[in-house]
Amino acid sequence: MTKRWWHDKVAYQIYPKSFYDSNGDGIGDLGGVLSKLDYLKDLGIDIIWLSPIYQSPFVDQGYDISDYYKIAECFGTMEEFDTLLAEAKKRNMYIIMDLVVNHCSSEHKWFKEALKNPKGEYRDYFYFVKGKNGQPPSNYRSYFGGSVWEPVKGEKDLYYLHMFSKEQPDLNWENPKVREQIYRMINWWLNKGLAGFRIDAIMNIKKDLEFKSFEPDGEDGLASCTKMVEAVSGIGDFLEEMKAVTFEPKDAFTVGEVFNMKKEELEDFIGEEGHFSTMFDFSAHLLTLGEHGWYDAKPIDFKEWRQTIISSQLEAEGIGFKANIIENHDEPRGVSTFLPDYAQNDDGKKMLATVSLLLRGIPFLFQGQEIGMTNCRHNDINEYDDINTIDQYHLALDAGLTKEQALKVCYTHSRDNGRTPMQWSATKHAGFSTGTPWLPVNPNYFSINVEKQENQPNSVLNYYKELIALRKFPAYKELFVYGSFVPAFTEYDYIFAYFRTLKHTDAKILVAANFGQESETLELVELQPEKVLLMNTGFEKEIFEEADKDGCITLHSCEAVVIVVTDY
Ligand code: TEU
Ligand code: CA
Repeated sequence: MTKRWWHDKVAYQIYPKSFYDSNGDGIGDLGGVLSKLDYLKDLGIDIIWLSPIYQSPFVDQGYDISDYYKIAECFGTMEEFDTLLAEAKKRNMYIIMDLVVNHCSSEHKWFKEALKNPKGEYRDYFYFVKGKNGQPPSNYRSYFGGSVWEPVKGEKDLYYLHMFSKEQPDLNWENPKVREQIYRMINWWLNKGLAGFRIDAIMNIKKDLEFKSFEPDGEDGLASCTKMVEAVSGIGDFLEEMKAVTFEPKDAFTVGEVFNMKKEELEDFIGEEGHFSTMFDFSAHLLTLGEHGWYDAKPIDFKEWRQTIISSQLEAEGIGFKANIIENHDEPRGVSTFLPDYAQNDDGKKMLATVSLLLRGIPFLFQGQEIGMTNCRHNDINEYDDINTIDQYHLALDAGLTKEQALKVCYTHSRDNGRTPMQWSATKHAGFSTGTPWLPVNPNYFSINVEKQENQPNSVLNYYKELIALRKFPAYKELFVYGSFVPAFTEYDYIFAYFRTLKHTDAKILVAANFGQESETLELVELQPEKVLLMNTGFEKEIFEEADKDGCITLHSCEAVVIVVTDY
């Protein structure tokens, strides 16, 4: 595998609105990010992904961009952004931004022009399509509920396409002028010194222009628009063109938000010559999707979860790297989702971190993950902001759930779980802002916050620091980055374990964790324990002595260990 500059990096996603507010207006901003760079450096972060900071009406929290060349006023100025780039560079850190080009905002001048002038060139920047038999062109359901087709006011039987909200019209990638505009914009940012992009909702850019309807899959008589995304082919041409004229010449790092990819296309996407440097591994998160929505999702089953990660890891072996996450701004908190009730504690959080961060691939942390932030409960739907949550809440009510049940569904699945303000300290509003935060802070900030954990040697935060440092430790770095992933002890019901091994060396590292409630004893058959590198409960010495004595290790509930072993 050809080595690339980003292979050994650890990334961190910032959701700027909720990260740190530097001027007391209740909204996190660039000044806030700037003042926390040293915090991130100290944590061991190399690459920072900023969720959208462009000018936007914020219908979908900035994923609806009205000017790709401007910073939203609430986040600060272009000068501050340039300072951020420079300050990151000084610290050997890289900034990447969100690239949201499947759609723009309905407030973007392109769309406003398109509406105003049916004969003008901007009509062709979007999908304006005639209806069929007095109906919209197809029966696709948008990601946020309802039809993807919005009638154009004042024009009979004409619709425009929006895969997300109606305020996010889809850009017409078939139009070479649109692509040119997009590439120009990408290069403008790269020329500033940006290291790359996280590429939003990218699978949606390719449309089947026949817009054939599918068998309805819900009470609303509509069919999920992902059916079209899955059926259509040819997206690779767009992605290759974009790469050739933007990312490649700049050696930029790209991470795709890829859903609904055809399995056999993995190499095209993240192989050495792939469309992207890497793409997120969402396989575990897909397990939390219900057939019709959040309301009919089932809780995580440990064995299924373990098998999903194992399969996903093995599939990438010899092809490329996936970007490993436990959460992001679209997901509930990882600890609330993937840990059973009895593991909802610091040991459990550290255990989840251990098995996740040492997987083969590029780790991406999401803000607050490093202190073990959890989901946030609300007693009224009005306390939520997210457009997706509000849709899913009503979907749940329509399906017959009570108000209490529907709120519980939001508690376990809402995208706002990841968007509550970062918990910096035990002072008012978690030290996030001196004003009123745009979204209420999770009341558990008294016990879960950065300041407290910085002062506690055995905190989740300090454990994350150790874990990241271990991944980068010179003696093991090569193995953690380029070593293979080999699943282990899968015959146990509650053990998640794997080896990382590097060809042509004797080096082998065992990562093992007990997600069960009872202790488990694992036999290190034909393996000599050399050293315990890390353990979440502080019993390194004991476990080494045990392994050295009888070749067994006993892991208590929620215990995780990282051990160097050699073959006999
Ligand atoms: O998400 C793309 C996407 O497909 C989401 O609808 C995802 O399936 C959902 O959030 C899971 O609950 C991206 C962004 O990450 C998201 O925040 C935006 O809302 C969306 O694109 C539109 O830009
Ligand atoms: Ca602010």
